[in-house]
Amino acid sequence: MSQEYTPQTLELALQAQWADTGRFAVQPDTTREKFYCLAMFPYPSGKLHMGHVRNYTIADVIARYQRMQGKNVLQPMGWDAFGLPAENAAIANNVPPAAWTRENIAHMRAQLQRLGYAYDWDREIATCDPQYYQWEQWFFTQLYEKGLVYKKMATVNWDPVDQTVLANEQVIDGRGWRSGALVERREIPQWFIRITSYAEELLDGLDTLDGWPEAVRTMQRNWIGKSQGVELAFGLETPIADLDKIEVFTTRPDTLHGVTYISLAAEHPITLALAEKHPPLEHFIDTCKQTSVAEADMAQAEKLGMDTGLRARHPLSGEAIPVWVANYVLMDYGSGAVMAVPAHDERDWEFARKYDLPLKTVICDHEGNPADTQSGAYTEKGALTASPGFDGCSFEEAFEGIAARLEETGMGRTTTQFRLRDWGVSRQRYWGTPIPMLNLAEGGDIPIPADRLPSLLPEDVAMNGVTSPIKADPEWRKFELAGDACERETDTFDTFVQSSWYYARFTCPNYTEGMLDSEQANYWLPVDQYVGGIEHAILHLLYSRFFHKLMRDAGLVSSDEPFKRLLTQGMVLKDGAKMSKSRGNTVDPQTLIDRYGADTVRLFSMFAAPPEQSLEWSDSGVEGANRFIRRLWRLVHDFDSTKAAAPSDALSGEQKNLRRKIHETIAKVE
Ligand code: ANZ
Repeated sequence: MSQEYTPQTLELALQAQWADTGRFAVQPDTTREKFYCLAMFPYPSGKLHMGHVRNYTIADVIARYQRMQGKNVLQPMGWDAFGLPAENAAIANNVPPAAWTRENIAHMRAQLQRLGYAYDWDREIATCDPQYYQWEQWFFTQLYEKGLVYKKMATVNWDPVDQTVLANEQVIDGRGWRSGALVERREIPQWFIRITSYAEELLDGLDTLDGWPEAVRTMQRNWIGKSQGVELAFGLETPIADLDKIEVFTTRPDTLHGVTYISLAAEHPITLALAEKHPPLEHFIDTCKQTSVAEADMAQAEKLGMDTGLRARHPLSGEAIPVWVANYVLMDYGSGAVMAVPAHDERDWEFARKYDLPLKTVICDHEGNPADTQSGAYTEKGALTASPGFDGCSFEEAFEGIAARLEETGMGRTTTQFRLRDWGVSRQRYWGTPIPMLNLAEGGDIPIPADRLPSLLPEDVAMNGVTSPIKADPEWRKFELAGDACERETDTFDTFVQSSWYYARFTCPNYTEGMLDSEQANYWLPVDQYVGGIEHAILHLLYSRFFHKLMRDAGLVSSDEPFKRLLTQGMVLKDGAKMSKSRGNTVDPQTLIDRYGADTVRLFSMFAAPPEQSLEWSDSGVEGANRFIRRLWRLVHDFDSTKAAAPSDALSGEQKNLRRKIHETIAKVE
């Protein structure tokens, strides 16, 4: 042991030894308890940032601890390698996305190795490798056969100048990031996976995940958004085309007597039918199309509407109710139409105020008086008023009574709605997994046969910043099936598709016979400890849970849930703000590694804050961690050089007691 603490030589020598001896390579061993520890794999953006370092250090500490407990520990690492940034970088630097991505991977892999994480590098996966995405393509075709995927028209952001579809993050203040043109909404055919078929199971499964933070389970519950309500119809005085009624979904049937108008979505079939003969309405629909499709944007946009002149019949009172078109009604929730109760719903209230529509108060306040709704909607539940036959009823009584009344007359029924929508997986970008479908000349589409997969993404391409290279290449599209010409789909998968099953592929990354080797997968799965950022609390974790159930139902895995325990680490802050490139307050981990060695960086990131809490960056904290390691080194070194002179049987009684205490303490450490 040298007297000096020299992390650069010491760490490199040990890391080389780990690599040479395959120190952290593991295989299933049924005689030992397994532990699968996984940190969310990174997007290969270029180099590691402190957030990565923290994430991976936390997971590594858990993995090493479990290993010391004698368990068979799997800790793999890979790359979430597809996605938009590679395309942007490619345009900026004039290099193909594949080359840029692979260079970044090489650099970041070296950084992770320099940090000394105990990974089984034999299992490394990059999602842009055909050996990986071919199985994703295969699985999608299986889902197609089962009726779990389908194609439908769906709205995208359309840049009218560049003539291209934009991702949500490419729309800045309603304009295309490149052209600056006002973005329009446009309907194009896209592929969807039926996650809604699993909504109930995805919701119920949350109850079993007691190793997850409660906050994450709550976010998932809200996202799935199960609503108990009533579906009811308002008959039209004069049918439009062949449509003679408007269906609405409401969670507040108790407010039925407070309805003063009906709002239709801009894309509602009745709206569209009316617009054909009514140019101003057509114009209004166009205006609605100019807001981005992101739900958050729609919620914030100014309420806009137009009276259609139609009148619908109230199912209980028979009153004539005006029908409007409103930009706050979503076509793909419920039935795309709302029974508006401005006295008791905020959006309706705002809308009614703007267009001078009447309010009808039908709910009492806590004192039992009709609620004051002049200065805003009264959204609480309470006893009913001004509701013939139901006055004085509670919410529950009114819900049941009104639902029963509607059911008798065939005008409605109780139903459950989920906020969750089917997962649109089509992206019009190049750098992704090609969707393994064929468009037939006579219309319709079929999957690429399994023996013709993978549908390879060409890598040596030039990016012009507008059109996807595979959309621009007629040769790539060509495909021949049993002598018939057809065309490959040129859209690619959402990158969430790749990250939804990588954890499973890590159990058998080199398996060539199928998507998963069930024996290996079932030995390692579920992941015992997953570690990652709270920003993935909803989509990534929900899609992964969904994929796990799909893989289970395909007989590939036997468990119900992919991640037994979840740790969401806190952010790395500097001067109270999130450390990020856009804020320009980043600290480059590499500089610190070069200066102090990896152990100092690792020690600091574990020591400065509990894993779940945010970590405030501090230069002096890093120095402190380094001083601590040096002191420890010195202590051991001094002991090491004197121990020959003092063998353990020469310990005094007191020293022996101390030694016993130390070992007792070690045994208690968790
Ligand atoms: C009348 C009403 C009165 C409503 C009231 C609420 C309060 P959750 O709980 O999220 O499921 N709604 C229904 N379909 C819609 C659509 N396509 N776009 C926008 N809003 C829609 O929301 C259910 C409520 O959202 C429904 O209940 C409906 O408004 C509205 F005092 O009906 B409610």
